[in-house]
Amino acid sequence: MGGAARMVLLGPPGAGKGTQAQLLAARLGVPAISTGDMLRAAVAAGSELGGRVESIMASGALVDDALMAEVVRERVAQADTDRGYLLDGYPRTLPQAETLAGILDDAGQALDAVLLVDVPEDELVRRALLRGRGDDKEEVIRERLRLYREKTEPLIGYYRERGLLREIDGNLPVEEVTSRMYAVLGVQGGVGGGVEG
Ligand code: B4P
Repeated sequence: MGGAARMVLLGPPGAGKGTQAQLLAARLGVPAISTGDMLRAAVAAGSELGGRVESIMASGALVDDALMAEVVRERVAQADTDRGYLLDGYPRTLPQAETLAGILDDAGQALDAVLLVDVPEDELVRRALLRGRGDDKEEVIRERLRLYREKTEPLIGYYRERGLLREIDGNLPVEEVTSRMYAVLGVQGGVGGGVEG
């Protein structure tokens, strides 16, 4: 995988992308970049971006692609991404995937892998209700899931065609999901170190 690791975590809302991104990023020594966390931080800080996305997020809708492109382009240009990054929650639409491909192309870079974390719908709703974030109300969760199927699921085929997709069963205990990710990527357990081979 060379000196850097650039990966995407894909999957339905509540599949555990954020949970796994933290663990995997620490292990790989690259930042986990969660667009959801970035947007929530903007809302909490009361920034201009936060003001633009607050009601969109509360309804379960997706923030528009052009705005997300600005956010991500700026974030992946920061110095801490020199050894790569793990994108959690981006891309979520085909235009976002094309934007990411353009950002990587411009930098002479490429993705190493797209990890699809899949979990059955009933379990997703159960987890979200337990999590109890502001946008974790049943009707909002159902809307996020509907949009996932409509806008995000097409990315599975997009990345499969490009030979990047790696499927992981997310309906298992957290540490079991993590160790399956390590196995798929050829990474040994524990924090620190790098990627084998
Ligand atoms: P996100 O922040 O990306 O949130 P998510 O998809 O709901 O959560 P995730 O899959 O990371 O699950 P988590 O680890 O928390 O998006 C929120 C909103 O931001 C979107 O609806 C949208 O409005 C906006 N947005 C973000 N990115 C965007 C983009 N690119 N374009 C447009 N809009 C965008 O896990 C969920 C729960 O399950 C946790 O409580 C966790 O503890 C638990 N859990 C995790 N793994 C488990 C396991 N193995 N077993 C049991 N429980 C588990």
